Amino acid sequence: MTDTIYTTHTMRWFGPNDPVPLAHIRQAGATGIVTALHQVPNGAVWTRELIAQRRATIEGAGLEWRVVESLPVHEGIKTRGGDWDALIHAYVESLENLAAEGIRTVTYNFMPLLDWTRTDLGWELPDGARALRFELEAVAAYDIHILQRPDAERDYAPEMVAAAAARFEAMTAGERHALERTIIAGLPGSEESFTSAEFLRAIHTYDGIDAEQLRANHHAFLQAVCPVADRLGLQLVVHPDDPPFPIFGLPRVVSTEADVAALVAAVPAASNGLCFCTGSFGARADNDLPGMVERWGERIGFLHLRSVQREPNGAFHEAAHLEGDADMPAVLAAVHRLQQREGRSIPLRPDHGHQMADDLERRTNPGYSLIGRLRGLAELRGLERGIAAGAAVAR
Ligand code: DNO
Repeated sequence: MTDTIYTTHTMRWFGPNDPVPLAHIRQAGATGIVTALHQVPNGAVWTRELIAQRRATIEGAGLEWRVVESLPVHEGIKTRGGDWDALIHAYVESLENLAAEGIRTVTYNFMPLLDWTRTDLGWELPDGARALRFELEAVAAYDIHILQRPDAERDYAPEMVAAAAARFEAMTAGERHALERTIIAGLPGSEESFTSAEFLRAIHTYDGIDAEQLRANHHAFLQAVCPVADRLGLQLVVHPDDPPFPIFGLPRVVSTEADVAALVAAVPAASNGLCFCTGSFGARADNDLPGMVERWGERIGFLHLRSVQREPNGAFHEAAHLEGDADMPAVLAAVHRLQQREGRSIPLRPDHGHQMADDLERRTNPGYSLIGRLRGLAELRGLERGIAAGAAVAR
């Protein structure tokens, strides 16, 4: 009988400025690190020297740099602007340098302008821990009344427009400012950050780019870089949209299982992979998470596991990893079968976590405090072991 293959347990680390030290990540039970050269401007080449330095830091702490998250895709690639060729060239050079330093998995996203978006970074749960939350009503209040995007109200249902107006009226100046910062100042790992005036201008760079055009631009990007990634033995894993629907009138094209199917059909290259994020996909009730692992497993090169609790009116908050709407046992059972079938270990990270216990008193990156993620990783590891043991008994 062959040995059980488990996922490779990793945690995200934001580099030397991260308040969470590598040693603590190791003590949490991770063997792998997920990180990026956040100091390199978006669009510039990641040099082999800088990659080697970062790798040495990680290995010096007894860990392995397992996944890059993210090698960001510049807006000029997403909009297919005039600098497209030069940006693709730079991206390819970074991929070559990463491969030369032993990296095999590179995460990216294709969301216009904003990466992940939340409206509350410290929403208090009944137990006193703090969670990240998204409310469409708060987005609408910002969009219509603070950003004042032309015709914004057309993108919301009439009841939502009315609720957003009432909400905006009831907010203090300080609350309005805080909401604005939360939405557009850039969450950890997002490579863009805006003021409202800049954001409005940036939105206009997407004039004429609908979902179909964005999809075509995504395919063009992959058609240009996948042949190189294939040759280097690298996998590019796309992170789904978070939230998985259009916001601010900007299209989003990696939100559903049908989007995944279309992407794979358009670019069948082996390097065209998926970062399976149960939190992002799970914000939509029509995404069947365990079924997606069954059907698209061979494309999955990286797992972000977390669970959202969906609320009425397009809102959701991040529940504990084994609570909320995601059927985590079914997801991990599908992952277990996939790994045994394909004979490979997939890197997994506990995505986000509550700010809890001693971390409530600390400066933390929203979603990326240590203790909440440590709890998440411990629960996921335990569940995975239990599933493997149950499968062994059943054999
Ligand atoms: C949020 C993260 C995302 C992710 C990027 C990948 O916590 O999952 O910011 O890193 O979308 O490019």
